Amino acid sequence: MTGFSPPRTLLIDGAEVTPDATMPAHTPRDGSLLGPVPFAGQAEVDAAVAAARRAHDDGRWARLAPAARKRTLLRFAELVREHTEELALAETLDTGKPIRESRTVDVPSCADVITWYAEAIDKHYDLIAPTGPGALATITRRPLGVVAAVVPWNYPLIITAWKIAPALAVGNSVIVKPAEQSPSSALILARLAAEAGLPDAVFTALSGDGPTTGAALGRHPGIDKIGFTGSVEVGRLFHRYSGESNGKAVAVEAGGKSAQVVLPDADLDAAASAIAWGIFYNAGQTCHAGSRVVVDRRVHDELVARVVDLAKTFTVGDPLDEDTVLGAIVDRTQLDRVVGYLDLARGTVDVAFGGSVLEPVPGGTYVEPTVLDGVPNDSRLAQEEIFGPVLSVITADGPDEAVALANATRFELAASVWTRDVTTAHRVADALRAGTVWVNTFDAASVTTPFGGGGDTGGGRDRSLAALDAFTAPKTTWFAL
Ligand code: TXE
Repeated sequence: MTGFSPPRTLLIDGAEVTPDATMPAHTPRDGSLLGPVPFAGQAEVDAAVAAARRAHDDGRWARLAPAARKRTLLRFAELVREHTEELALAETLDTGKPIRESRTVDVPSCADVITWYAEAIDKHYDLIAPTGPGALATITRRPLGVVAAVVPWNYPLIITAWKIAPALAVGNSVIVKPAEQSPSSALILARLAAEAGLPDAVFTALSGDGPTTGAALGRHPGIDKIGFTGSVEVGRLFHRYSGESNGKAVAVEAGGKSAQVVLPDADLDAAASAIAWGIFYNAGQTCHAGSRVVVDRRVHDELVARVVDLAKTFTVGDPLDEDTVLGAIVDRTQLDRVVGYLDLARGTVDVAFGGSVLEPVPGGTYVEPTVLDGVPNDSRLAQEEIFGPVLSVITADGPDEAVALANATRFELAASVWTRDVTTAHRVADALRAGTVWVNTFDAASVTTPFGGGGDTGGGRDRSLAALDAFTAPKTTWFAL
């Protein structure tokens, strides 16, 4: 019906490669088959890594002047913008996210992130160490060599850009492995990169699954660093792969259970709106989704009433419909996971709104926006990442208890505090244990600020100049004078 089918071949070392194996790509919109997708096995991973290493060693990209890399990456970003419709359709059919968001958020953000790192790279100065007289020691940032990005399906284009743009800008050769649910946009990006003039083997996309393709990258002795976003379990596997192979660097971002703390003097309308968007956007399939609300008992009823009213406006619909704000859940496995939590909720907590599986498009995988009230903070509903449009409301008595409850999680990705009192805002923001704390807002984001966390989230950081540095190693050159 859409005429879209995923690319059929891989681009390895400048050549079209058709692997022996393929995997089926389905769309969660209606469960239908989009087509076969190339499945990169060990042979394709080996070929891509060897070519990436050759490309790195001969300096075709790494030793270009930064301004030359900048020009090529700017062209790459421009091509992404020119292919907005194709990329947006691919992203929406692969993931089930609303087409309007793919077009106005995911594709432009991907292009903007590439642009930002392209623009940064010829303004990034190296250092001279304060050794004192008698010596000159320069500290120059060198690319690591061959870098791989293993990315999830919730924001394929954006998370891919967060990792590949800084890694490419500083001169690495980069291999990306998209999630099996969302291979298309990465395969298209690889073609656009080639068209933009990135030399052969400098950027390769390898579609495949986790246990074969992802593990082959994780265990590959020819890879210097892996940037991973996904589940806690697989993040830990990458550390293990590293330990069992070449000790490659591993940066992990593995999700969260972010709390929005609402104190009695908060602007409740603004808080309710941010709470609804914070959990229902992308059907709750967001690493930093505001999946917990910790609200002061004195404003609990007012806040929950507002959030429920807003939840009613998030109409679940066909992701291809321009008006849809809440699309599909990425696949049946993820739907089953969310349904497991909804079953757990019934009978144990108050389902203030939602809780059902819907089918606005027959055969698709959809869940109603759901608000769970009276959730104990130590329950599975409040502690485990549901990764669906399911909000857990937890009640607190006063700011100290609210902070303690918000911090009582294994994740440390993001949190927010809602209060009109500037002193309380400072105090609570300081006390909240998270890589990002928002004050009187949620999900405000920019490539200029680092994103990542601690605890079970893992310690990796995407975005900002910190990510440029993360894909380099400092080299000291000591001149005796
Ligand atoms: O993640 P996986 P899944 C969380 C979320 C979700 C859960 C499971 O709670 O419900 O994880 O999602 C690759 N060796 N997040 O199963 O498996 C895989 O191919 C090497 C939060 O989709 O971690 C994909 O490219 N690689 C998260 C990537 O890992 C393996 C976003 C992520 O898949 C592998 C996504 C293996 N054995 C899920 N197994 C966030 N931080 O936002 C899988 N992969």
